[in-house]
Amino acid sequence: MSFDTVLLEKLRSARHLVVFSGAGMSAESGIPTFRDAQTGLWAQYRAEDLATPDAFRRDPVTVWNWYAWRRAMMRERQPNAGHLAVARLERLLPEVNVITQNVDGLHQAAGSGSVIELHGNIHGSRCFDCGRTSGEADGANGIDIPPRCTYCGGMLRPAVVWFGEALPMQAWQRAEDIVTDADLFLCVGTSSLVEPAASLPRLARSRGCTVVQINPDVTAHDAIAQFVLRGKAGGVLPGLLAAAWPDDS
Ligand code: BV8
Ligand code: ZN
Repeated sequence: MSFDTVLLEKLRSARHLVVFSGAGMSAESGIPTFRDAQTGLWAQYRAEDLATPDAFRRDPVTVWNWYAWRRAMMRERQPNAGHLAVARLERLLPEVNVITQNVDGLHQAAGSGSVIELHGNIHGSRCFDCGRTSGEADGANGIDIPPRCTYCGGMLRPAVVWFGEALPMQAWQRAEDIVTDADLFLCVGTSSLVEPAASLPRLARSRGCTVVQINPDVTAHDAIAQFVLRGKAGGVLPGLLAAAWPDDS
């Protein structure tokens, strides 16, 4: 893939780069995207139907088991070349922030130091009733499904943001502040369908920031990007860095 020389110069001279990632960032690590059809045990469910407080109230065992299955699967997955390229950018530029919709923790595993998790992290749990966080993601006694809160006996739930739930206020505020200051915004592996996260590329563009879309498919936000790189994160991102910094191995 060849890259526009204007884009390469913008990347090399970026003062404050934001990498905004979605499920497609982790696809090459073997983690199905949110819009991918579910498989096996979960083929009969749509992710959006399970990732809600109502689903948990209605059927806590099924929802907890879905997350336990995803958590175990994600524990086996490694960051891919795209995650590693994003982490390398921190070494090459004065300020880089990652804002992710993903809950898999792979940006941190790749070495990215500043990662805002807009939708939480699947590897943590908190009490559905009193909200206290529980260190034991898979439950203290391994008998109760879902495990119980050691403080109030309420059901534990995964420490992610479900549909219909507000994003963590601090994370959201910090994300908006960062995007407002950025001069380059890489939008990687997101269909840009989930709000309010999908408003960040629009905010970046409205602030005069250069927006780059990296996705093998068309997305809802291609039109607001000055550059659309049609390809996978694991190929495009390392390629972009190699083209911008050919002497940096
Ligand atoms: C909120 C954690 C308000 C859980 C997630 C009706 C009722 C209720 C709410 C709403 C409604 N209508 C709209 C809403 C708002 C709703 C929403 O946006 N719904 C959508 C479906 C229309 N949003 C919310 O509910 C949010 N909260 O609005 O609160 C509020 C305010 C105050 C008080 C109370 C409430 C909360 C949304 C958070 C939901 N939680 N995750 C979990 O993981 O189980 S979101 C979930 O979708 C994932 O985090 C995922 O990351 C995210 C976004 O999707 P994408 O990342 O874009 O993934 P997707 O599969 O869609 O696309 C993948 C892309 O990758 C594709 O473009 C593909 O082409 C590309 N790709 C594939 N392979 C590669 C690749 N790209 C690069 N390389 C590759 N190799
Ligand atoms: Zn509790």
